[in-house]
Amino acid sequence: MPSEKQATVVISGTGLWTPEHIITNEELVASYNAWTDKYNMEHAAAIQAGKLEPMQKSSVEFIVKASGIKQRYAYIKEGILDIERMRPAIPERPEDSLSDQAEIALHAAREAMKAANKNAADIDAVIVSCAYTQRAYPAIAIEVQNELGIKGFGFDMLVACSAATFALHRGYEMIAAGTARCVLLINPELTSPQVDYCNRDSHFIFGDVATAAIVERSDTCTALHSYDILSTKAMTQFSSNVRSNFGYLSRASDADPFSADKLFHQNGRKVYKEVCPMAEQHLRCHLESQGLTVPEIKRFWLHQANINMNALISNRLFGKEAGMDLAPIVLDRYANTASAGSIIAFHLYNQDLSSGDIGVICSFGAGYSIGSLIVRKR
Ligand code: CO8
Repeated sequence: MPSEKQATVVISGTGLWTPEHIITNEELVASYNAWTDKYNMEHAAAIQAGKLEPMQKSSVEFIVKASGIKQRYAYIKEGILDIERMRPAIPERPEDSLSDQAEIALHAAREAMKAANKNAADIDAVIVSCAYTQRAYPAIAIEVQNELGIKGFGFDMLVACSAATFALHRGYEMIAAGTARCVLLINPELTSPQVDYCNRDSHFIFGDVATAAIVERSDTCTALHSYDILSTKAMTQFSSNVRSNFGYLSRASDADPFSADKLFHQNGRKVYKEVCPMAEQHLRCHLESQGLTVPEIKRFWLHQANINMNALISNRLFGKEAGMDLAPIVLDRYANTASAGSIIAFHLYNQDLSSGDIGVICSFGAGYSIGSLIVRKR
């Protein structure tokens, strides 16, 4: 690649699709508590006989204090707050219709393409990367590729909380290797169907969203705001502390495909204790490997699972609480959006940086998985 030697790999555009429906903590807690009353009444005899534990009430104060979440967005709100249902009512679409996830992916993809001044002919690959895809095949990415009229190839990948950063890594490598000129990466995080709205430990945690990014060579980039990717780093360490057992084997094992263990569940306290030091260490090692120190970083776009996790990581890294300028928070509005959180933060809070400013995008969570990118404003 003679003249290509000078070229770097850049993030040249991002997109964000936010659902129109909001569920506040107040609404969610009112519905959950009404459901517990109903449950406890229906199971009064067993509870009285000591055979069942009564369901405890949830509280808005607990949710805000323990997580920092004040509201979440829902793709379809209908059904979630209905105590006879406690899950979204998303009608099945015919096979010749656009799928739900492809639809929300397209909203974010089109915005990212516009920001990067790219059309379908410029793009060689589409990666859809998120915590769940609504079907195994055909890939959602190929459906999106078809809708947009992109040639080349597409594929889906799942890495839970780190799906977005790990996909950016793959895009970076494709461009660096010359196997693609421009890659569209999309994170349609449709989390609400996997939330156990009957579990007070986790009913408040997640929200729906879709994010997208364009990665290309610097010598094709015409975007107003773009970032050189200076370095990427990933690590995984197996843990069952965040888990969903939903999957195609339920049919063969005769297990209930919708029992509580088939939905998102976690040991939140353990995750908090184990992942925070791992994330801090990962970030320090990544910066050190590039000869950088924490004070040289203008902004950290961190994973958005829990405000106390981000505060702890910030305190350990900076020796103080980070304000919105150093490590912006979006989880108060968006809740935990699985892999999309750090990309929402990047999308909303990157344009004010100056040329030469260095920032870090970092995800951490289920797997366990941690993914980071060191980027520099062009
Ligand atoms: N209201 C009132 N009380 C409650 C509630 C509630 N809603 N929930 C729990 N409590 C009670 C508990 O029962 C407990 O009572 P007791 O002391 O009597 O046992 C007490 O409050 C304290 O509970 P915890 O110790 O659990 O509270 P924490 O302060 O630890 O907060 C959190 C709980 C918020 C879950 C916190 O531990 C946390 O956020 N941990 C980190 C979690 C994390 O980052 N997980 C990774 C998420 S996975 C991900 O990001 C992507 C996964 C894939 C996507 C999935 C899509 C569906």
